[in-house]
Amino acid sequence: SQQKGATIWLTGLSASGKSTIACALEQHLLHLHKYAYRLDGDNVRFGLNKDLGFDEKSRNENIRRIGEVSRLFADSCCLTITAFISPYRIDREFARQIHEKSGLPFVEVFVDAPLSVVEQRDPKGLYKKARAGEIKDFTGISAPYEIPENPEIHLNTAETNVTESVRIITQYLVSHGYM
Ligand code: GGZ
Repeated sequence: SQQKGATIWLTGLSASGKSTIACALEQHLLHLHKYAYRLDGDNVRFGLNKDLGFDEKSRNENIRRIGEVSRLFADSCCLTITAFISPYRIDREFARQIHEKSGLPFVEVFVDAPLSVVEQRDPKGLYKKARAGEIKDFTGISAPYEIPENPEIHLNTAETNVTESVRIITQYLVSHGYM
């Protein structure tokens, strides 16, 4: 098709719903016969970035590489969906800048849920471990999450279900001529 590329950058706490929304969005776009691909911890942190941990410098480098890779995918006309906590504003801004320099749209999506909610969800028991001091530098507990100041889209996942979230993002992409 004559599709242009773009990066849809999901950011938010662990268990906020980033991966769930990213999967559903990717499926939805593929069903619409769009070229879409999802980058997340499963295909990046165990491969390209398996040398990186969760201290601040490692997260900076994790996000720097993901920003560069997503830019390459977007440049290949892919609707690229990234699902990483990406807690530091400066790292997200770097990713945005390299897209904009290449003339590629960057859509920052704040996947927002209060800490009390994600801690209650705790699907992998990581918050419990972090509270007990068994995991250090855990985002929201013992490491920062800098909330987006001007995201293109702000989803409150305590109130908005996955289907609705996918609809909101798709509507944004359509109305801006990105698909
Ligand atoms: C945050 C951690 C940590 C620490 C392991 N802090 O919910 P999950 O399990 O499946 O997703 C989280 C994932 C975060 O990796 P990212 O690459 O998205 O992080 S960042 O963008 O900040 O570089 C969580 C798990 O890894 N995990 N240790 N200390 N999340």
